[in-house]
Amino acid sequence: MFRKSLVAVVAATTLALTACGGGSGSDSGGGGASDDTITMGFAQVGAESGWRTANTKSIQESAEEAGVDLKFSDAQQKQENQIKAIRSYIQQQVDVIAFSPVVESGWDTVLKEAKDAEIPVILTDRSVDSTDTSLYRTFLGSDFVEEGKKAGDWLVEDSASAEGPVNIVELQGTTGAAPAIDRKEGFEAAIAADPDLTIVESQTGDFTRSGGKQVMEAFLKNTPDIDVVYAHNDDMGLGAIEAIEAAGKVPGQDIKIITVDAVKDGMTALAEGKINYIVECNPLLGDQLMDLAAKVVAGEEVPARVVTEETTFTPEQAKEVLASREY
Ligand code: GYE
Repeated sequence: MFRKSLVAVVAATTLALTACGGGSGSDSGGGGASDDTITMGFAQVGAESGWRTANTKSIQESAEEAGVDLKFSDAQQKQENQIKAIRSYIQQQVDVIAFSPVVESGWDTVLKEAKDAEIPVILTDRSVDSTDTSLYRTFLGSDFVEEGKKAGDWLVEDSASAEGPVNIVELQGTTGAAPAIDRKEGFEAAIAADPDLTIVESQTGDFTRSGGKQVMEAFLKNTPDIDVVYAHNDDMGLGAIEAIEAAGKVPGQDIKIITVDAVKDGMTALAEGKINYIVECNPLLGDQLMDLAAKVVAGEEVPARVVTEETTFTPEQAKEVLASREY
């Protein structure tokens, strides 16, 4: 904020100096914005899923409500695009940068650039694997390992009375993404409780419906006895349903399906019995993000980690909440 008011004073004093202040940076103080307006640069992953659409909407609406000047970019699931967006936010001298890293690794250089420019960074939704935690101020999002565990625990219980092996195929999220790594880890840890439960195939469907469908088609061709699909998100599970139906099988009955997210389309399929169980992952992070941003910009302390609260849904529970589901 101090920096911004400085830019405004410089702008009012001499044109030449404003130019030195760094071209696009001058717009953060422009447009009649008052000194205490926070400018946030947000580098989103993409628009790969229903979850992401709800998350983007939440961030945009909360920014508007909080009076935050939001600069938003969509990286189309490519890390290089996110890095470019972050660099442009640094150049524009925004007050705070928030982003949901598409993959976990490879962020140290650009995060150091932000730190050197004294622009605080907030991680939302997905985390990074940097060992230097001074590169960001806080991480707001779900516990993905816990989500995977909940999915696995349900299956262990559901299979308790089943005789013989249970063949599971896994549709992984984007390779290298925190939710893909962690949801796999949590699920594997939980199903280790029952030696009859085996993951027979596991591949990425990139968190998209088309990816889930394509990978499931290949699984159905290669593997004769699939009992369970574990999909790292609803969209891939919905794609798998299309592939299962096209193969003449009944999703939810011939092949059980477990997914993560609980977006409206997923919950509808759950209520119809095509999906058997969904672990919730809450995309409505906007309000919490704007609160954290205000604190960070004001120089206040924030917790290093803010975990989102989440539940799970059976078909009966989905039927009860479907009508009031926001996303
Ligand atoms: O589960 C998936 C989305 O990072 C938690 O990304 C998010 C995941 C979400 O594409 O649907």
